[in-house]
Amino acid sequence: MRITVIAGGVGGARFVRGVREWARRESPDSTIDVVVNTGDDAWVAGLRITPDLDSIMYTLAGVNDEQRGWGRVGETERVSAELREWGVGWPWFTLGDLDLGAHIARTSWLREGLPLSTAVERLTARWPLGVRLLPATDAEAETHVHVRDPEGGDRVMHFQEWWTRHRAALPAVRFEQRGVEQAVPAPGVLEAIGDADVVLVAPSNPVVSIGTVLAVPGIRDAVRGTAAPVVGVSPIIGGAAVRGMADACLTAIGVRTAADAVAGHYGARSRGGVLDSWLLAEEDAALVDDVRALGLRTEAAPLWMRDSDTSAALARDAVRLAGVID
Ligand code: GDP
Ligand code: FO1
Ligand code: CA
Repeated sequence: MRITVIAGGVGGARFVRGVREWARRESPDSTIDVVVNTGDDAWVAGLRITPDLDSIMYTLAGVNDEQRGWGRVGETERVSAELREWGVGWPWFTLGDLDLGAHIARTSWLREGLPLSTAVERLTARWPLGVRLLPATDAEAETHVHVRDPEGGDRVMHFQEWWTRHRAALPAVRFEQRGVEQAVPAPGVLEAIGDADVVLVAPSNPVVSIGTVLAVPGIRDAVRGTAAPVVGVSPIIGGAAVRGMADACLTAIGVRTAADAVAGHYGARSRGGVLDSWLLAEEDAALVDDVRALGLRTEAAPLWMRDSDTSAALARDAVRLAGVID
């Protein structure tokens, strides 16, 4: 079976790890392509940083810092301390020494004129990840956040500053993907979606992880047009985002932080949206009828990804809801 996942960073990485585990156990001849958000990407200290691609790569390679939720396990920060002394980069954005290895390698390939997708191929070839990572686009289309600053007027800043420096505490009024109009899907993305047997929308941030992928010209239409069933997994459990700033993002675009509201935001393909089905958390089972009323097939399942087993079980529930396994 050809499985294609659309994902962001940490939540996406956990989910993809579950899909890989389920496939290893119950569908070993399956292939898994992951279309990953590149809206978080940034130039820092002259290096190209790609947080969501790296979160998934490090997690699937087993070298991620599970506690911190990003970067490498066993990381040191000697170079980052020096950069702060030189006043280079963002003092509130730590680039670990091991992490810098990847950023320097990626940037050197980009400077040779190679596209991001080639850099991703080369970086991920180092480990047997068992999945293929595809950046949503090779173009730079960085997410910027328009915020209302209590002290001063409105300001615009890179998503990473809003999140890592201000922890999303400045009220976001709008998200903007700089240059996304000129972006095109990276090589392999449209085929991965069009030729899939099942497309899974990871329980990633619906706005700055999934929304930013769907906003790359051509990708939303590819999801709407694929013959594969499209299943989304709720990132909201019991009316709350499990972690991170999804609630702040949803509020900014006028969507309630609720599993049915997010399903409505994505919409049923039969009504102009991108999903056929929506996997709800057991804690939100009361919303099943509301989600069905949106034109979506749905069911409630355990949605907490605590370890390999629970993540694999979640992946199985999603693939089963798609109707491609019984
Ligand atoms: P980021 O790019 O690093 O912010 O990560 P993602 O956008 O891929 O995922 C962030 C989202 O993952 C958050 O909104 C969380 O609600 C969701 N998430 C994290 N862990 C879990 C989990 O165990 N279960 C579910 N259903 N969602 C989760
Ligand atoms: N997140 C932080 O909260 N603080 C940091 O200093 C930080 C540095 C960093 C460096 C490289 C990288 O790939 C990711 C990094 N992150 C950091 C995580 C990053 O903000 C992710 O974009 C979030 O997980 C949301 O996607
Ligand atoms: Ca992200």
